[in-house]
Amino acid sequence: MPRDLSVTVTIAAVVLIGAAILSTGALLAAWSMPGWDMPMHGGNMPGMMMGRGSTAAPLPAEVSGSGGETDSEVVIEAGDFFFRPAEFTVRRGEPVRLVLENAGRAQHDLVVIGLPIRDAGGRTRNGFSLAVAAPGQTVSAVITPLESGRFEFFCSVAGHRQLGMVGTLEVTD
Ligand SMILES: [Cu+2]
Repeated sequence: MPRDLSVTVTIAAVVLIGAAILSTGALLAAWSMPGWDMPMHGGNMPGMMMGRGSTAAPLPAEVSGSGGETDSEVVIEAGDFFFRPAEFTVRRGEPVRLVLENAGRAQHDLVVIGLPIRDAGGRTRNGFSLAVAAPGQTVSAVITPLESGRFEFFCSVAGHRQLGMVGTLEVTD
């Protein structure tokens, strides 16, 4: 009899421990999920572009670098996973060509939110993004910044911002 009892107690303990492990696992899974960053856009999730697209609508892609007349040019290299330079300065009210050279093995873009600009077509926008550049590709666009200050730029390909693809665009008067 005591032996049967001890077997029963042992089985009950194993079941209880198993249930505790399972519920802890479920709790951890539920807890970690909201922390995942949603990609802003990217080739695999085109639908996501509309979420914040109104403030950072992509400029017309100029892959060759032609079109849009200006002498002023800033070349930014995008690598895995950095921008070089990570900080650059442009002048308010002056058109500047932003050139993004993708020297990495992943695709990259460049997004600025909250900076009012005029694009090459004369349209005013609040923020902008350069087209996603494939590895080895160079994209560019002409913008005229309309407000001075310091603005963050980043790569909006999923996860790249968190990996360090952020920088500062300074607009001076
Ligand atoms: Cu990137």
